[in-house]
Amino acid sequence: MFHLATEHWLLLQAMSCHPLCWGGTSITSAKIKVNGVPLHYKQTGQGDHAVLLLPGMLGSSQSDFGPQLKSMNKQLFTIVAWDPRGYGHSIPPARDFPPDFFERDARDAVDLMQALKFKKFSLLGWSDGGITALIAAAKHPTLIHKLVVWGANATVTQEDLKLYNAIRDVSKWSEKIRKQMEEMYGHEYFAKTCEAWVDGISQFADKPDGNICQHLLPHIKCPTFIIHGGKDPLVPQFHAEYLHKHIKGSRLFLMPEGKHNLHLRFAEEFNKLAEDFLR
Ligand code: TYC
Repeated sequence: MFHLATEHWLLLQAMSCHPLCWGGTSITSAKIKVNGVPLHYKQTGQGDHAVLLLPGMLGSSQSDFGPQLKSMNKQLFTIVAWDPRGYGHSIPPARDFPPDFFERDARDAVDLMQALKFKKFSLLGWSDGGITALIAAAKHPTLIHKLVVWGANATVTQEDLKLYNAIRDVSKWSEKIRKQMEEMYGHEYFAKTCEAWVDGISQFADKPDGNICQHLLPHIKCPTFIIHGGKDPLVPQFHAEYLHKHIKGSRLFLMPEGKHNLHLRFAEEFNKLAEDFLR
């Protein structure tokens, strides 16, 4: 069990079953104020290697990283999964998407890990969380040990714009995901935030080359592992290939049967890939 300093606001010791169910270590939930916002995170493991898991759009530690919090090696890693401001249990504030929202998330993520007293840490970022992780690694080369991203993109193309608009209306989402989101957020917040996200990410299409963080990729100095699902219907594969080409020394792995949620659908394979790369 990690020690909670006084500034930590412990919400609950999230032990839904006996600690042994979690491989001998519990998953705790807490909030800590970072950049004026009480950020919620889950934490587990007692390894020397600290890792931050970064969820995707509208995602949270709870919705996006169950199998990683449960099954990643807790002797090797100390695992933190965060809810970015406006997502999950980091509400208020309500989520908004100013032009620098990815930079803001990157700053919050790094400042959270520093507030938790981790000197150096690795980043595992999915989709929007992958974009955030790329920016954080580029801007803080001395703090980031290793980087794993999947379902991520450094640009927004015309093809992406079409895909974004196809999910703007949440009634078109799969029943299962919609239900999960509505349980977390309620229908109105979910629907409104999804629309705001589409508008927010679409802003990048107006920039030269649809740039989100292309210009930062050459600044990434840490070992970087890019994973992509061969059947990802949301993020076209050329995005992963672009990242691989522009991040020096990076490794690219294609999971042929993987879709966008490959770390959930193929959790065991994903966890092993990530752990082998990190260790
Ligand atoms: N980037 C989103 C995420 O963070 C996923 C997404 C990608 C949604 C492309 C729609 O057209 C889309 N999970």
